[in-house]
Amino acid sequence: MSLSRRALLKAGAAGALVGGVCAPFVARAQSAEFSYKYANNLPVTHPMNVRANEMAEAIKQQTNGRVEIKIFPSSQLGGDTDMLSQLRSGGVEFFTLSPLILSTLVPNASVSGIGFAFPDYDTVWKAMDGELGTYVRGQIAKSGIVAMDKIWDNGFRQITTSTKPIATAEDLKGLKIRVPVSPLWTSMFKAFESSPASINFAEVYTALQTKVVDAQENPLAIIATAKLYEVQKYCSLTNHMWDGFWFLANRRAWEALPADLRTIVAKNINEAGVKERGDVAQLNANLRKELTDKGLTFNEPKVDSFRDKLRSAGFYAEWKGKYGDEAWTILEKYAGKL
Ligand code: X2X
Repeated sequence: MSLSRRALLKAGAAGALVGGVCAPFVARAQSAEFSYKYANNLPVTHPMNVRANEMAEAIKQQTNGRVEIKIFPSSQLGGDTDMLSQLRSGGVEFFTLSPLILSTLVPNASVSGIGFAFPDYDTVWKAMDGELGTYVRGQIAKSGIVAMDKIWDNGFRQITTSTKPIATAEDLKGLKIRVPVSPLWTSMFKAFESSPASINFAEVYTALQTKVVDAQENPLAIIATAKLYEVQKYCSLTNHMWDGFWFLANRRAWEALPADLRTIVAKNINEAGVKERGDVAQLNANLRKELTDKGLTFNEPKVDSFRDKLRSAGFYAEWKGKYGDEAWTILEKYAGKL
C-alpha cells in the first residue's frame, strides 16, 4: 500500500469519527479517475434512463471504478438546445439527442426523420444500423462530436391534442402544435398548414397545461412517462415519423479515455441502447390500453391524406434538395421511393 493511500485511509477513518466535516474530502479521495456527466431530457422512468442507470453501473464495475457516469435526467441541466451547447463546450460529456434537433448543428442528421419514411421498426434498424446510420455518424463526426454506433429508440410519433382527434390532414390546419426545436419539424407541420411552435421538451407539459399550444406529438412511451395524458384528451395514431436518440460524446472527453476504457464504455452504451430499443417497442405496442384508462381517447387515422398533403406541399422535394442526392439515395434505399 502506498503512503498516500494509507494517509487517505487514515483521513477516512478520522472522517468517519468526526462525521460530516471530513466527508467531502473522503468522497474526493475515492472518486473515479474519469467522472463524466450524461444529460438527457426524459423522465427517470423512461427506458432510456432505466437502461442508462444499469449501463453506468456496469461501466463502473468493468472499469474497476475508473469511469463513473453520473446521469442528469429530465432536462435538469437545461433544455435540449442548451445541453447541445454544453456538450460541445465540455460542460457535459455525454448527451442523448434526437437526430432532428441535432440538425441545428449537423444539417443532414435529420434525414432519418423525414415524414412517413419508415413503415416499421424492422426497416428503421436496418437503416440506422446500416448505411444510413453510418452516413449520419460521418456527418456528426465532422462537427467535432462523437456518436456511438447504436442509436437509441424514441419511437414512432403520434399526435395528441386537447381539442379534437386528428383523422385526416385537414384536421391539422391551423392547429397550434408544439414541435421540438428543429427546421424539419417546423417545415413538416407548416406543410400541413398547422401553426407549429418550437419548444424544448422541458417546457412541453406546462405549455400544454397553460394552453400556449393545444397539441404536441411524441411516441406513447413519452406520452405515458412524462404524463402528457394529464393535459391532453385525444391521441391520434398517425405514426407520422420515427425518431431516435443519438448517444453523443464530447470529443475531447471521449479521446481522454484510454483505449481500453473507451472500448468498455462504448460496448456498454451500445448494448444498453439495443436493450432500450426492445423496451420502448414493447411499451409503444402495449400502452394504448393503459393510456385509455388514464383518459386519452384514441383513433387510428389512415395515412394517405397526410402523405398526399406532404407531397402536394412540396415537402419531399424541398428536403431532397436540401439534403442532396447522396443522403436521399441512402434514405430511399431503405424507405423506398418517397
Ligand atoms: O422533445 C421531444 O418531443 C422528444 C422528447 O421526443 C425529443 O427529444 C425529440
